[in-house]
Amino acid sequence: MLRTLTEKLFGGIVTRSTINTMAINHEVDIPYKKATFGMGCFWSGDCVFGVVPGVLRTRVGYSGGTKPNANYNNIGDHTEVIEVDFNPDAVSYKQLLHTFFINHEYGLTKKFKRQYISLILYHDEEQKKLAEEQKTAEEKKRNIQIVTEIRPAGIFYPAEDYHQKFKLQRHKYLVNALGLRRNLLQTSHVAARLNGYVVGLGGLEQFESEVESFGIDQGTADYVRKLIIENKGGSLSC
Ligand code: MHO
Repeated sequence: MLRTLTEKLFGGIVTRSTINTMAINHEVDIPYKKATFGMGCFWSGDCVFGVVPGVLRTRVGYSGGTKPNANYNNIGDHTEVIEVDFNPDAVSYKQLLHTFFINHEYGLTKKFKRQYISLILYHDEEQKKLAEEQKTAEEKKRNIQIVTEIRPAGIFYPAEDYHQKFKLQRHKYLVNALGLRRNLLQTSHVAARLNGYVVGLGGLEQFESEVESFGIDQGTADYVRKLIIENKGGSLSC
């Protein structure tokens, strides 16, 4: 009797849906650098950075302050931030800064409570220099005063699972299709990208250019395509 490819590979004990989940490109092994930004509620910033080409992974958390073991209910003097792992050969820190400065829902020109301030936490002296330069350039270009704080990155407390890929997690269909278990919420490449696409960011053209690399099935891709179209130009509010 002829066996299917699936059976041949896995002795018939692995179902097709398991195969699909296994093929999903959660992990990318590409050299990366980190960038950390606070720009209001971190749910939206997670989406914004997740779809920037060259961004490999994102996670949200609390940083910038001194309170030990911060969490959502005890954030202390920390700020909600997005930590971005990016491939510096595919996207420059300068481009990430541009994304940061043009995507504030609030807080760019007016001080907010510390939880939501505009904040750049730099990881090296080069990032510090670029951040300061770009802040000044944006102020000049837009004739506004920007209140973004630029400080060295320190300890980062990852936020609760519920906050990671928040917009993506609203779609149980996708959570199941991706096999998005707890350990993947902060590390999955595909989850970071889809978290942006589901709110209409990135656009269809960009999605088509990389969907094959995600390892998702046709139904899952169609589900995301529909959301990209429906949510195009929608507001990024949390
Ligand atoms: N407007 C949201 C903010 C959540 S956020 C992660 C809420 O009130 O739940 O700070």
